[in-house]
Order: sequence, then C-alpha cells, then structure tokens
Amino acid sequence: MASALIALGGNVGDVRATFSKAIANICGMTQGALVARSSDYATPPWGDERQPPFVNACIEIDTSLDPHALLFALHKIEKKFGRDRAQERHWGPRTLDLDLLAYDDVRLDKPELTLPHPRLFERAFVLVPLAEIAPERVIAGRRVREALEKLSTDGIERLPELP
Ligand code: PH2
Ligand code: MG
Ligand code: MG
Repeated sequence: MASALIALGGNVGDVRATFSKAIANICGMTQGALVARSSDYATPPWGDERQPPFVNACIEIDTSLDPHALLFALHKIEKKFGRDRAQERHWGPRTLDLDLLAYDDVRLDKPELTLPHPRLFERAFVLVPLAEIAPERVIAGRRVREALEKLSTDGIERLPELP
C-alpha cells in the first residue's frame, strides 16, 4: 500500500456535495482507504481572478494502485462529475479538479505526471488543507507546515462542517 495525497478543487455547481461523492468514488475506484480528510475551505481564485471563489480540500488515501493508474482513476472521476477538459480555459472555472500531490516519496518527471506536484508549494489553497491533515509530512525535502508559513493565507476561510 502507498500513501497518496490528493487535492480537491472546484468552483462550479454544489462543489461541497461533489467533493463528498468524489471522495467515495476515489476510495471505491482506487481500492483505497481514506486515511484523512481536511475541512473544506473557501479560497480566492488563483491564477485567473475573473471567476468565483473556489472550494478546496485535501485527502490522504492508502492505495494499491500505482501512480499512473491512480491518475487515470482521478481523471475518470473528474469527468464523471462534469469536468470537460476540452471546454475549459487554463486556470479557469471547473466542477472538480483532482490533483495528485504526492505518492509516498516517489519522484517522477513525465509529461503526464510530475511527482510531487510541481506547484504545490506556491499555493496556499493546497497547503492550508494539506497542513490540516499532514502538517509534519516532508515532501521534496520540505515540511508542509513550514512551507505554509512562507505563504499568505489572506482570504482563505475554513467552512463549517456540513450537517
Ligand atoms: N484551481 C485552478 C485555478 N485557480 N484557485 C483556487 N483558489 N483553487 C483552485 O483549486 C484553483 C484555483 C485550476 O485548477
Ligand atoms: Mg488538475
Ligand atoms: Mg489544480
């Protein structure tokens, strides 16, 4: 079994409901066990400000799939929840984005998959939820909690748990 960290994001539709269903699908399709799930966070749009705020969260799963098979499963789940890569603009609005952040200590540099995720440490909307579930995890030589201290978390708000 490997430990995989996955970031969830979206800003179209009922994103929090999508997250709940997507997480169930991730566990089902990856023969994975949910180890941890962060709270949901409302986050200001990054990269392209002309769009509604996002909801972001992170999960950790234990999975027996290899990184490529896991990525393939994540893409399938994005599609199932309305993601259409052909229609969207770079960094634009989307129903569901599932990013594989890290997979054990695997390092990969392929066109289709870079591990750990290359932009992980630039993004407070990823590190805030990640620090909630894995503050001491060291990724690419950096501790999540310390990496977060270097970023501004302005505008990021933890959302109350859903009933
Ligand atoms: N995802 C993007 C572009 N911008 N901004 C926030 N706050 N959260 C995201 O998940 C996000 C984004 C494209 O994947
Ligand atoms: Mg993505
Ligand atoms: Mg993304």
